[in-house]
Amino acid sequence: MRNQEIADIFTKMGTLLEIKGENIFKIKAYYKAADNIRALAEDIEQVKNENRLSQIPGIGAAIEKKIIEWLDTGHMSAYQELIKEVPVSLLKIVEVPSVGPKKAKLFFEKLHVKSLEDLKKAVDGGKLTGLEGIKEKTIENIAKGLKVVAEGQERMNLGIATEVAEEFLSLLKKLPEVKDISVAGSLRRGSETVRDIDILIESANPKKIMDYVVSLPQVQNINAHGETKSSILTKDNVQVDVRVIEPKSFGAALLYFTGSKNFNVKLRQIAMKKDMKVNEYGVFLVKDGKEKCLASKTERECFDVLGLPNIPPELREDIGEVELFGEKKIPKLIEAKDIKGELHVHSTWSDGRNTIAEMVEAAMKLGYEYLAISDHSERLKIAGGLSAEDLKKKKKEIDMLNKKLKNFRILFGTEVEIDSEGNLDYNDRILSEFDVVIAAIHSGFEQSPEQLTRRLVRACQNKYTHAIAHPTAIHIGKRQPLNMDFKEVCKAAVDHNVFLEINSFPVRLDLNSSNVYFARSQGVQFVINSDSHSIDHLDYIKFGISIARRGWLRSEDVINTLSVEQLLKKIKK
Ligand code: DGT
Ligand code: CA
Repeated sequence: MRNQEIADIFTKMGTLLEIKGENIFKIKAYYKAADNIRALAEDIEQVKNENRLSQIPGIGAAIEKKIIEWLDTGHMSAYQELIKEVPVSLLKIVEVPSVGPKKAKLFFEKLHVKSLEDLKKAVDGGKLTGLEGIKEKTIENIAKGLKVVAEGQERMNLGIATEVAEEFLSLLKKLPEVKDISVAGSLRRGSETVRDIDILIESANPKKIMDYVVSLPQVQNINAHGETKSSILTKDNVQVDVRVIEPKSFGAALLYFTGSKNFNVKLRQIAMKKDMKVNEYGVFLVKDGKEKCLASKTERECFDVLGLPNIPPELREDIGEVELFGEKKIPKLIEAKDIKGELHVHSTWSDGRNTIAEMVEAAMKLGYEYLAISDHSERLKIAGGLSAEDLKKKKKEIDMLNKKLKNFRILFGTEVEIDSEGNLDYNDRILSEFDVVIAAIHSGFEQSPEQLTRRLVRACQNKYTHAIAHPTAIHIGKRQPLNMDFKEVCKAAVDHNVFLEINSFPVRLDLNSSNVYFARSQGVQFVINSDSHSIDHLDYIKFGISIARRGWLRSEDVINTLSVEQLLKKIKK
């Protein structure tokens, strides 16, 4: 389907027109068209062929013509004209946190800033100082924003990495030469961000596999094409390294290439103390200058001979040393099957793409027992926040659906805004109606650490708050985590029986694994949510589970492993 590419081009045009300073209605028309095309369930080419484009909401005659031109000829003259006036590279500048279209226009017109490099040079050279409306604080924020963007370019989020890896795995699995296949590296460890994708293949016939990898249509560039290792860059600029391993040492290679590097260092130290040696080919006993292989075929055998438990990949970082290598035991970590429901998903009542009924049907397919539909609150207009009147209707709909459902319960939830002072967006009377209240920050990120901490602490103190959504407000590649006193927030959460969310949405992954590990040490309890805005997002929960495991959580640390009755009892204030 070409829906996505057309939606993307209209989004770009909207932004370019904003930079140009066009009429707001024209700009909005492009954004609206883009949104509606993105939400379209059918193939836009088919819609065009059946002459139904004008039936899509927000598609008027002018936009319809552009869609037809794009589908028929592969280009759009209006877009070509526009990028002659406004360089398309400015889109990258708009995305820098604290910049936006107005400042991009200003920097372009006054300083000829056309690229991220230009902007960095301008910031470093003090060129922004003295420009109209640009304060010192803004420049500081832009400098920070540039850093976040640079990190985002170097590392992709776990969601994108998983998607790319799954595509390669499914292609490679089809080859008869492939005996076993696994991802390794940071992706296998479930890390929030991943630099490149490491794939290991067990096979006695590497040549066929190597030739196949470099010939795939996804390849933009071949970095290396060796006998047992190839490295390619995909058309989306993702580096994928594929290694073929002899069957006898697949386990040892998997252990080695899963890392982390620090974990491998630790393993080598442990081996040395036992007169052993560990490398990508196996674990060896070293005696009188001779080496004898003790294990290599599976990871488990390698751990066994080193006297270690089968350490899950998510724990192979440099934390929890006493449990991993000492006398203490590794806890039984939470697993996907432990999750019984979710407390934070959206529906068409706010900015979700699916109705409550559709969300519920999808959740039931996953074997869930409950789902809290937690739409945005009134203040968040941009995301369709609900008024008191909407809430009444929504509640009615939920009650009606619940009457029809067996063995499933829809909970009446809200993702309520925390204002700049830490107050919640609804009054107590409204708040008392909800089954689940999740409080969240979506604005005012630039406040001082004291203000931000106070805001979150006050939100925890509110007697109606059950959980804090995405507590640090990070947006991977776009926004740094809130600069606040996390320990204070943990304390408030524990004191007021408030649960901290692990938000599984790939650009968030918030709390991250270090936050979770720390919060757990402070006695915090958690909820893992997908923050789904459509049925396709429910599956994101797997990323939140990876984060929870990396934070050493057991199922009893996470409230949505409870049955609905236990859960409601537990969150009751
Ligand atoms: P990334 O790619 O930055 O997200 O993180 P990793 O952990 O995937 O790092 P990568 O791709 O450089 O290497 C994959 C694993 O291979 C790494 O976690 C450990 C192992 N490894 C690679 N090079 C070395 C090395 O020079 N020394 C040691 N001890 N291990 C290495
Ligand atoms: Ca890697």
